[in-house]
Parts: sequence; C-alpha cells; structure tokens
Amino acid sequence: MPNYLSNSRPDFTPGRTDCGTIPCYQYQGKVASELASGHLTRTEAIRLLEDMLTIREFEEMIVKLRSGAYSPLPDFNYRGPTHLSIGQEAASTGACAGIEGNDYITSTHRGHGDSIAKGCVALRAMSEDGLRRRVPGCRAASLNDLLEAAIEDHVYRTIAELFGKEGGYCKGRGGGMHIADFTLNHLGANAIVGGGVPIATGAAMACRYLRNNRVVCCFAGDGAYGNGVVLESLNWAAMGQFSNQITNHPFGLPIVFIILNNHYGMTGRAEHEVTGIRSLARRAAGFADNNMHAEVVNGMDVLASRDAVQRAAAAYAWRGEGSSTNPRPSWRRRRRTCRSFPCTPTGVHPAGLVRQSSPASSPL
Ligand SMILES: Cc1ncc(C[n+]2csc(CCOP(=O)(O)OP(=O)(O)O)c2C)c(N)n1
Ligand SMILES: [Mg+2]
Repeated sequence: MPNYLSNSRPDFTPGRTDCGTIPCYQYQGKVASELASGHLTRTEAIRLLEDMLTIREFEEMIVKLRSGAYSPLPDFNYRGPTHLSIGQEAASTGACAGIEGNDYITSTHRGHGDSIAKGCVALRAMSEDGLRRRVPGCRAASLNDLLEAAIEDHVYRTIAELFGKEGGYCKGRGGGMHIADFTLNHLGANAIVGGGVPIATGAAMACRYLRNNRVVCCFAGDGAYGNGVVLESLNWAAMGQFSNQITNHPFGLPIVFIILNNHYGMTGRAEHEVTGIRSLARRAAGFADNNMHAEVVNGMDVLASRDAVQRAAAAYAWRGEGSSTNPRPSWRRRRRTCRSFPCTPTGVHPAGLVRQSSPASSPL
C-alpha cells in the first residue's frame, strides 16, 4: 500500500454530501438503574455527589468572600477576577469520573470545578506511596484517612492559589485561571478562551506517539468554539492521515472535546446569535465524515456526563497483538470525539435560576 494518494482523481459523479445525524439526550439512566446494571457502584455514586458538593461549597465560599461575608485577616489578599462554575458541577464531575486517574485534562478560565473533580479522581487512583508523598506530614493510619487528607490538601492548594500563596498549585503566581497540576495530569486551566484546546490536542498527539494508553479530556466553553485556534485544533485532531492507510499505525488521537455549553460567551448567546447553528455539536460535522462521534448530553446530569465520557474513552479500545519477536504493550485505541454538554447558565442569569436547576442541589 503506497503511503501517498497522488494518483487519486476528482470524482464528479452527481450526488449529495450527507452530514449524518448527531444523537441528542439519548441517556436515560438513573441511580437505581445504574446500580442495578452494575455500571455504577454505591461508592462511585457517593463520590460523584461528594465531588459535586465540594465544588459547590468551594465556589459558594468564594461568593461569600467576595461579598464581604467574612471578616478579612490582616494579610488578606485576593486579587484578580474569579470565574465561578456554579451549575456546571455535574459536567466537570461526571466527565472526570468517566476517565481514569492518569488520563489528562485541560480546562478553561472557569476551571475550579474541573480542577477539583480531576484532582479527586486522580488522587483516588493514586498508590499509597504517591499519596504519602503528597501529604508527607500526614499520620493517617488507614488508606482511607490518607486519601481524605490528600483530597483536603488538594482543595487547600486550590484555595491557596486563589490567594496568591506559595502553598498554591502554581505557588500563587497564577490564581484561579491558571491552576494546573502535572502530577495529577491536569494540564492547566487557561485565561485565554479556547487556549486549552490546542494544548489538549498536542497532548493527545503525544499520547498517540507514545502509545501510553491515556486519553485527553478537553474542556472548553461554547464561546471558545468560535475561536480560530479551537477550530484549527479540531481540524488537526480529525485528520484522516492518523487513522487511514497513509499511516503505518492507524491510531486516531485519543481526545474527547467537551463543549461546556452554558449558552453564553460573555455577552452573546452562542446558539443562533453569534453562530449560525442551533446546536454546537454541529461544529464537529465540519471536521470529520463521522461527525467526530459527536453527541449532545445533558451536562446537568452527572450520570449522563459520566456515561458519555466513559463511552467516548472506551469505545475504540482494543488490545494490541503481542508476539515474541515484536512485543507490544496492550494499548487502547481511541479516537477524537466531540461532546456538547449543555449546562446551566453561569454568571449570566440570576442566582435563583441557577439554584433552581442546579445539579448539585438535586444531583442524582
Ligand atoms: C482569546 C480570548 N478572547 C476573549 C477573552 C475574554 N473573555 C473572557 S471569558 C469570555 C467568554 C467565554 O465564553 P465561553 O467559552 O462560553 O465560556 P464561559 O465563560 O461561558 O464559561 C471572553 C470572551 C479571553 N479571555 N480570551
Ligand atoms: Mg459559555
């Protein structure tokens, strides 16, 4: 098989281009049905709730702080803007629960929730030694207590970052919009709208090259999907040459693009106001004949979010064939996938509306 296609000719046969269909809101699961089917354990269900509540409490704390509910300490120093993700907890938590602890994420300027969720999932997957290294002073006797201490430390480092403290994830130099922890495979929040998307695509390129059996989960907002670099990244990720006959090792980029669609990009409504489409999932139709396996999922439903990302991460899994002369590790084959998660409008609508339809107040 040649590794180029220079002998192909244009095909002028009359016909139509089929853009296919994109499934929307197909998930019908509930806690009871997920438990009964074994797709969810009781422990996992409790962890989903805990993570969403941790994010919510964290951000409610910021609201109180900013509105003067606490008496400030003498060295109080909280600089710069803070972007809350109240209402989006289910999307962050569900998506992070759908990947494995050592998979990667990139996040947005509204990234506290993604960061907290990713950290909790990664810490739960960490070895005892790894946990002890993260909290060296901890005297916890049981693994469970050690894990609790590591999660507490994770939340503490996030808060410390907001306050510009050395103990913060980026030594207080970045603030809320730049939280990253490479040791937990969180590749970073990003103040540049859409800025995480090319980073995630590059990380997925590296995973493909290294065949390290990992997947990248790329969070970005609806507004970001009008940004040129995001569209370039989609085009890059969907290139046919990664998985067709041109390559010796057909292996699509292991990336899941998640559009956290809270319906607004600062001032404009994405759907049919500042874009010409009613569903942002249609973005994917422009980049791959298979619509990048796009689907629309209710981002207010933590189980639906988890299910979608789990399927996206695992659907293309296969075991590489090993042989004595050419041993290869087993590796999963995954492809770029695009998910649109409509979430509650955040920071746009009155808090009352956010609370009424909040995933964390009626989470499961
Ligand atoms: C490249 C770039 N352009 C503009 C901005 C200013 N900006 C900050 S937040 C925002 C809206 C982003 O909308 P979306 O991606 O939907 O995220 P949301 O805020 O809704 O979570 C904009 C335009 C920016 N930070 N970066
Ligand atoms: Mg938005």
